Amino acid sequence: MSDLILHHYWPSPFAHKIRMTLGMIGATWTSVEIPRVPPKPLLMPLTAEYRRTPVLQIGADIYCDTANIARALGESGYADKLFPNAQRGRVMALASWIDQSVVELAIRIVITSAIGTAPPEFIQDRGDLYFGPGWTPEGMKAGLPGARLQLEAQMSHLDDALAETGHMVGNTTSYADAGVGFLAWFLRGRWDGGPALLARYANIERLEDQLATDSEGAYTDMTPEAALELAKGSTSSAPSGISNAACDFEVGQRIRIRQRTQSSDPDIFGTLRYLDAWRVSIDHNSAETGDVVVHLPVAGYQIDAA
Ligand SMILES: N[C@@H](CCC(=O)N[C@@H](CS)C(=O)NCC(=O)O)C(=O)O
Repeated sequence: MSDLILHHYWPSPFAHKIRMTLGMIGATWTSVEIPRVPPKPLLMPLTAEYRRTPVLQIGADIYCDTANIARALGESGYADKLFPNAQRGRVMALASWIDQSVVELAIRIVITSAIGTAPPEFIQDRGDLYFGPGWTPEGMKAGLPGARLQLEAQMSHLDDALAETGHMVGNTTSYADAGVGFLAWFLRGRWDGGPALLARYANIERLEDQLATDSEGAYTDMTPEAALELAKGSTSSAPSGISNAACDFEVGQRIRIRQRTQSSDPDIFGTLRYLDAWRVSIDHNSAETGDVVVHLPVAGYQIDAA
């Protein structure tokens, strides 16, 4: 069994980014399958109510959000493969731009196109999560052509960026390439307009083919119950302290963490343990897990005193 335990479901695109990344860096991993929609009673005790997918568990350390998972994998000895040639800043900036400005549009298009065919409770859940309060199926459908225009503008930037070396950063594979790979995987597999759209971007398709050969790497399965037990039997050695001059928070105070954009995600509460420029970590305890440390990225999340 690998120490890297990924809580995910197979159709999840963000989880696919991490699975692809694990394949790319040659890491073996442990797979725990979670439900596609709440309730997630065997995940959320670990995460202090963070509900999104994927989540990486290493013992009693719980890493939420793919940006933070990439950092955790870097800290686990894979930094040279994720961020080759010391280009971590450029890789992370591009990966974040892809998630927020390109994948966001792809999600909009895929979900809107699935209205009427996907289960209504799934559409409702994802609409509330991604489209903000007051969204309607009619409004989403009316906005579809405009969303396509925006997506294609961003896809052409991506394709141009890949023209010179075939990679997003430098001339070798990095975590930023997995960002392109999962975008293509999602558009191709989940939207009937995806294959024709991708066929217009030869550089994106070339990278997609190359990454598909790496696939998701080697994994073994674990039950969610066993993952909870493992957390309970483990002790985190995550650091404690504040090294972020932009706030006057103190270790030990209670904080609330919520998504930067309006969404139906539950708020996350915990006792502040660690904060640096990128990461916020909270101490959390539940009957199912004992003491764990939940780590989130700072970018994309609003952190307030509770
Ligand atoms: N910023 C997050 C986004 C994750 C995300 O939105 N994941 C989707 C699945 S691909 C999700 O959580 N959907 C709702 C769910 O799984 O409950 C990340 O990078 O991990």
